[in-house]
Amino acid sequence: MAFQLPDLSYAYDALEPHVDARTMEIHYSKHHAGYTSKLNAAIEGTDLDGMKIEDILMHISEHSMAVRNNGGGYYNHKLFWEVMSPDGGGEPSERTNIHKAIVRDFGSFAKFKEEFSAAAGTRFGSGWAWLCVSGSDHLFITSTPNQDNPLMDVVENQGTPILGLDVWEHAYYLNYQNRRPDYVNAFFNVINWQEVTERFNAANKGASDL
Ligand code: MN3
Repeated sequence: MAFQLPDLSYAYDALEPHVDARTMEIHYSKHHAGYTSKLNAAIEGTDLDGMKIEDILMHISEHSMAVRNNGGGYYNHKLFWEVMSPDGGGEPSERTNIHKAIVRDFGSFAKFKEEFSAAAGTRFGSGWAWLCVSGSDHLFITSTPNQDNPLMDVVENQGTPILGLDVWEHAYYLNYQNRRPDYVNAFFNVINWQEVTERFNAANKGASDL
Protein backbone atom coordinates (compact mmCIF):
# COMPACT_ATOMS: atom_id res chain seq x y z
CA MET A 1 0.00 0.00 0.00
CA ALA A 2 1.67 3.19 -1.18
CA PHE A 3 1.78 6.32 0.93
CA GLN A 4 -0.89 8.87 0.02
CA LEU A 5 -0.61 12.65 0.01
CA PRO A 6 -2.86 13.47 3.00
CA ASP A 7 -5.79 15.84 2.53
CA LEU A 8 -5.36 19.38 3.84
CA SER A 9 -8.04 20.21 6.40
CA TYR A 10 -8.16 23.87 5.30
CA ALA A 11 -8.04 25.90 2.08
CA TYR A 12 -4.77 27.22 0.62
CA ASP A 13 -5.68 30.76 1.69
CA ALA A 14 -6.94 29.79 5.17
CA LEU A 15 -3.72 30.72 6.98
CA GLU A 16 -3.33 34.16 5.37
CA PRO A 17 -1.80 36.59 6.06
CA HIS A 18 0.66 34.44 8.02
CA VAL A 19 1.12 31.83 5.29
CA ASP A 20 0.11 33.06 1.83
CA ALA A 21 -2.09 30.97 -0.47
CA ARG A 22 0.45 30.70 -3.30
CA THR A 23 3.17 29.37 -0.98
CA MET A 24 0.69 26.96 0.58
CA GLU A 25 -0.44 25.65 -2.80
CA ILE A 26 3.08 25.10 -4.16
CA HIS A 27 4.32 23.69 -0.85
CA TYR A 28 1.53 21.14 -0.61
CA SER A 29 0.75 20.24 -4.22
CA LYS A 30 4.34 20.30 -5.53
CA HIS A 31 6.80 19.78 -2.67
CA HIS A 32 4.81 17.46 -0.39
CA ALA A 33 3.36 15.58 -3.36
CA GLY A 34 6.90 15.18 -4.72
CA TYR A 35 8.28 13.74 -1.48
CA THR A 36 5.35 11.34 -1.32
CA SER A 37 5.72 10.00 -4.86
CA LYS A 38 9.53 9.74 -4.57
CA LEU A 39 9.17 7.88 -1.25
CA ASN A 40 6.81 5.42 -2.92
CA ALA A 41 9.24 4.95 -5.80
CA ALA A 42 12.12 4.35 -3.36
CA ILE A 43 10.33 1.65 -1.35
CA GLU A 44 8.41 -0.09 -4.13
CA GLY A 45 9.18 -3.80 -4.12
CA THR A 46 11.33 -3.57 -0.96
CA ASP A 47 10.70 -4.81 2.60
CA LEU A 48 9.66 -1.25 3.51
CA ASP A 49 6.56 -1.44 1.31
CA GLY A 50 3.59 -1.63 3.72
CA MET A 51 5.51 -0.51 6.82
CA LYS A 52 4.41 2.42 8.98
CA ILE A 53 6.37 5.60 8.23
CA GLU A 54 7.39 5.95 11.89
CA ASP A 55 8.91 2.46 11.87
CA ILE A 56 10.86 3.26 8.71
CA LEU A 57 12.18 6.53 10.16
CA MET A 58 13.25 4.99 13.48
CA HIS A 59 15.66 2.70 11.59
CA ILE A 60 16.57 5.16 8.84
CA SER A 61 20.32 4.49 9.20
CA GLU A 62 19.69 1.13 7.50
CA HIS A 63 18.09 2.70 4.42
CA SER A 64 19.06 4.76 1.37
CA MET A 65 19.32 8.54 1.21
CA ALA A 66 16.26 8.52 -1.08
CA VAL A 67 14.20 6.92 1.71
CA ARG A 68 15.71 9.26 4.31
CA ASN A 69 15.06 12.47 2.36
CA ASN A 70 11.65 11.59 0.95
CA GLY A 71 10.41 9.61 3.97
CA GLY A 72 11.35 12.57 6.14
CA GLY A 73 9.72 14.98 3.69
CA TYR A 74 6.52 12.92 3.62
CA TYR A 75 6.26 12.66 7.43
CA ASN A 76 7.45 16.20 8.29
CA HIS A 77 4.98 17.98 6.01
CA LYS A 78 2.08 15.80 7.15
CA LEU A 79 2.80 16.85 10.73
CA PHE A 80 3.37 20.49 9.69
CA TRP A 81 -0.08 20.87 8.08
CA GLU A 82 -1.75 19.31 11.11
CA VAL A 83 -0.08 21.55 13.69
CA MET A 84 -1.38 24.67 11.92
CA SER A 85 -4.97 25.90 11.85
CA PRO A 86 -6.86 29.06 10.86
CA ASP A 87 -8.28 28.91 14.40
CA GLY A 88 -4.83 28.52 15.93
CA GLY A 89 -2.38 30.82 17.65
CA GLY A 90 -2.19 32.22 21.13
CA GLU A 91 -1.23 30.03 24.07
CA PRO A 92 -2.58 26.64 25.08
CA SER A 93 -4.96 26.80 28.03
CA GLU A 94 -3.24 26.72 31.43
CA ARG A 95 -5.35 23.68 32.29
CA THR A 96 -3.77 21.57 29.54
CA ASN A 97 -0.91 19.15 30.13
CA ILE A 98 1.09 20.77 27.33
CA HIS A 99 0.95 24.16 29.06
CA LYS A 100 1.97 22.63 32.40
CA ALA A 101 4.86 20.79 30.73
CA ILE A 102 6.01 23.96 28.90
CA VAL A 103 6.13 25.86 32.19
CA ARG A 104 7.88 22.94 33.93
CA ASP A 105 10.54 22.50 31.21
CA PHE A 106 11.09 26.05 29.90
CA GLY A 107 9.96 28.25 32.80
CA SER A 108 7.21 30.07 30.87
CA PHE A 109 5.43 30.15 27.52
CA ALA A 110 7.46 33.25 26.59
CA LYS A 111 10.73 31.42 27.26
CA PHE A 112 9.52 28.47 25.19
CA LYS A 113 8.68 30.80 22.28
CA GLU A 114 12.08 32.47 22.56
CA GLU A 115 13.95 29.15 22.54
CA PHE A 116 11.89 27.66 19.69
CA SER A 117 12.30 30.83 17.60
CA ALA A 118 16.06 30.76 18.19
CA ALA A 119 16.26 27.13 17.04
CA ALA A 120 14.28 28.00 13.88
CA GLY A 121 16.28 31.16 13.25
CA THR A 122 19.74 29.65 13.67
CA ARG A 123 19.22 26.42 11.69
CA PHE A 124 21.69 27.11 8.87
CA GLY A 125 20.32 26.46 5.39
CA SER A 126 17.33 24.14 4.97
CA GLY A 127 15.75 22.25 7.83
CA TRP A 128 13.22 22.13 10.63
CA ALA A 129 12.72 23.29 14.22
CA TRP A 130 10.98 20.89 16.59
CA LEU A 131 9.29 20.64 19.96
CA CYS A 132 9.65 17.05 21.13
CA VAL A 133 8.86 14.72 23.99
CA SER A 134 11.92 12.86 25.29
CA GLY A 135 12.10 9.26 26.48
CA SER A 136 11.68 10.57 30.04
CA ASP A 137 8.52 12.52 29.11
CA HIS A 138 10.18 15.94 29.16
CA LEU A 139 9.89 18.57 26.43
CA PHE A 140 12.90 19.69 24.46
CA ILE A 141 13.56 21.87 21.43
CA THR A 142 15.88 20.83 18.64
CA SER A 143 16.47 21.42 14.96
CA THR A 144 17.44 19.12 12.10
CA PRO A 145 18.94 19.70 8.64
CA ASN A 146 17.25 18.90 5.32
CA GLN A 147 14.27 16.52 5.84
CA ASP A 148 15.69 14.76 8.90
CA ASN A 149 13.52 14.63 12.02
CA PRO A 150 13.82 13.59 15.68
CA LEU A 151 12.36 10.11 15.09
CA MET A 152 15.41 9.16 13.01
CA ASP A 153 18.19 7.09 14.54
CA VAL A 154 20.76 9.32 12.83
CA VAL A 155 20.01 12.57 14.71
CA GLU A 156 21.75 13.74 17.87
CA ASN A 157 18.60 14.47 19.91
CA GLN A 158 15.98 11.77 19.39
CA GLY A 159 12.40 12.14 20.61
CA THR A 160 8.77 12.25 19.54
CA PRO A 161 8.04 15.45 17.57
CA ILE A 162 4.77 17.16 18.55
CA LEU A 163 5.33 20.52 16.81
CA GLY A 164 7.45 21.22 13.75
CA LEU A 165 8.29 24.29 11.70
CA ASP A 166 9.61 24.08 8.14
CA VAL A 167 12.39 26.65 7.66
CA TRP A 168 13.29 25.72 4.09
CA GLU A 169 13.15 28.85 1.92
CA HIS A 170 10.35 27.24 -0.12
CA ALA A 171 8.17 27.58 3.01
CA TYR A 172 8.39 31.37 3.23
CA TYR A 173 10.41 33.07 0.47
CA LEU A 174 7.51 34.30 -1.71
CA ASN A 175 6.00 36.25 1.18
CA TYR A 176 8.92 36.93 3.51
CA GLN A 177 11.99 36.77 1.18
CA ASN A 178 15.02 36.63 3.50
CA ARG A 179 13.08 37.61 6.62
CA ARG A 180 12.95 34.19 8.27
CA PRO A 181 12.42 35.70 11.77
CA ASP A 182 9.18 37.35 10.59
CA TYR A 183 7.95 34.02 9.22
CA VAL A 184 8.84 32.25 12.47
CA ASN A 185 6.99 34.91 14.44
CA ALA A 186 3.93 34.60 12.16
CA PHE A 187 3.89 30.82 12.68
CA PHE A 188 2.94 31.44 16.32
CA ASN A 189 -0.35 32.97 15.06
CA VAL A 190 -1.44 29.69 13.44
CA ILE A 191 -0.16 26.96 15.79
CA ASN A 192 -2.94 24.42 16.39
CA TRP A 193 -2.45 23.93 20.14
CA GLN A 194 -5.31 21.46 20.34
CA GLU A 195 -3.44 19.16 17.94
CA VAL A 196 -0.12 19.71 19.75
CA THR A 197 -1.81 18.93 23.08
CA GLU A 198 -3.22 15.67 21.69
CA ARG A 199 0.19 14.70 20.35
CA PHE A 200 1.78 15.53 23.69
CA ASN A 201 -0.73 13.43 25.61
CA ALA A 202 -0.21 10.50 23.24
CA ALA A 203 3.60 10.68 23.58
CA ASN A 204 3.75 11.45 27.29
CA LYS A 205 3.36 8.24 29.23
CA GLY A 206 3.33 10.08 32.59
CA ALA A 207 0.76 12.71 31.58
CA SER A 208 -1.36 12.13 34.68
CA ASP A 209 1.58 13.15 36.89
CA LEU A 210 1.58 16.75 35.67
MN1 MN3 B 1 8.73 22.11 3.02
